[in-house]
Amino acid sequence: MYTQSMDTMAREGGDNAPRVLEDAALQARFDERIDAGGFIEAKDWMPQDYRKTLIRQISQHAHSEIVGMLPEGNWVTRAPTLKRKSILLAKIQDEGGHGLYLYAAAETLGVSRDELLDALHSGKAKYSSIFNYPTLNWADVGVIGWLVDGAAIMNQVPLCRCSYAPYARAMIRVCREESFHQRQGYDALLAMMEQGTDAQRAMVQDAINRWWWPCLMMFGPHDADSTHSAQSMRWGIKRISNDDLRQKFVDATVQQAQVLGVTMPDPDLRWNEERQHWDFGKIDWDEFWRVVGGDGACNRERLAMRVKAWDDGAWVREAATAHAAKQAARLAAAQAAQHHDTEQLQAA
Ligand code: BYC
Repeated sequence: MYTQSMDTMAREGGDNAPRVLEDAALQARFDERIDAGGFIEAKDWMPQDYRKTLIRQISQHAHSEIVGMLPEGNWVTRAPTLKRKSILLAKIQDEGGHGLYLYAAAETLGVSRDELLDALHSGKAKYSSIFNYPTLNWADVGVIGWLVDGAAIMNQVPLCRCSYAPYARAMIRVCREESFHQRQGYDALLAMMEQGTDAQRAMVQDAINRWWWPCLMMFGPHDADSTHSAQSMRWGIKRISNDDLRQKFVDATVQQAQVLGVTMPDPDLRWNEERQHWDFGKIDWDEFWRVVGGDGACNRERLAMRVKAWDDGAWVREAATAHAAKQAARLAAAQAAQHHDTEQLQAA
C-alpha cells in the first residue's frame, strides 16, 4: 500500500506525464504543510520515504515498549512492599498499553501488526539498546524509572509535536504516563537513600554506575553519525537532535542526582560556565553498536522471552478469531433473515 502515491509507471496508453505532474503538485502541497509546521494525517498524501521512516521509527518505538516490560517484570515477584509491587505492576501494564498505541499508529501507515511482530521475533527489527542490560537488584527498578524513563520523556516530549498526527497524538498520552513512571522511580530511590541502610545506599550507587552510560546511548549516535536525523528533522518527525536531547538530559539529571546524594560514574562531568551546560565524558560507541547488533548481555534472553510470550498466547488469538468469525456469521444470518422478511412483505 505504501508505494501507491509514488507510482510513476506508465499508465494505460503509455503517457505518464499527467501522473508525474500530479505527484509534483502533491509533493509541493506536502512540503508546504511541513514547512508551515502543520500535521499530516493518515489519509493525506505523503512521500514514500516519509512513510517508510515513520514505520521504521514508530515500530522500533513500539517494540521498545513491549521489550521494555521484561527487565522490570523480573522484579514483580520480589518487590519489597505491596505498595511498590502495585506501582510496578501498573507501570509495566502502561508499557504494554504504549506498545498498543504505537502499533496502532504504525498500522495507519499501511503495515500490519503481524508483519511488525514478525520482524521483531525474527531479530530483523531494532528496539532500544537499553533493554539489553540486566536488572540485578531492586535499585535497578528505581533507576530504570528515574533515568531510563527520564531519558524517554526527554526524547518523547518533542515527539508530541511530530508532523505525523497519529504518532503525535499517541505520544501525548504516553508522555503523561512516562512522567508518573519517572517520579515513582525517583521516589523509590529517595526512600532507599533517605531511610535505607548503607548497603541499600550502595545498591543505588551501583545501579546508577551500571545504567548511566547506557542511558546516554539511548539518544542514538552523535548527530554527525546519525543516518536519519537530517531528513527526519527536515520532515518535522524529530524536532530536537540526538546530541541536544542528550545534553538536556545530562543537565536535568545531574541536579536530581545531587538532591538524591549520588554521583555519576564520569570523571569528566563538570559544569561549563561558558556553555552553561554540563560537560561529560566520551560514550563507548563500540559497546553501543555491539548491543544494537544483538550482542549485549541480554539480547538473546529478551528475544527468546518475546517469542515465548507470542507462542504461549497463540490460543488467545485463535479463540478471539473463532469468536469474531462466529459473531460475523451470526450477523450475516440475521441480515439474511431480515432481507428475506422484507422481500416477503413487499411480495404480499
Ligand atoms: N537503540 O539515524 P539515527 C522507553 C539506531 S521506550 C537501538 O540517529 P533515528 C521505555 C537507529 O534505529 C524507548 N538502536 O536514528 C519503554 C538507526 O538504525 P536503523 C524507545 C538505535 O531513528 C519501556 C541507527 O541507530 N524510544 O523508553 O533518527 C519501559 C542510526 O540512528 C538507538 C523511542 O523509540 C538505540 N538507543 O534516531 C521504560 C523513541 N539509537 O533504523 C522505558 C522514538 C539509534 O537505520 N525514536 N539507533 O536500522 C526516536 O526518537 C529515534 O528513533 C532515536 C534514533 C532517537 C531512537
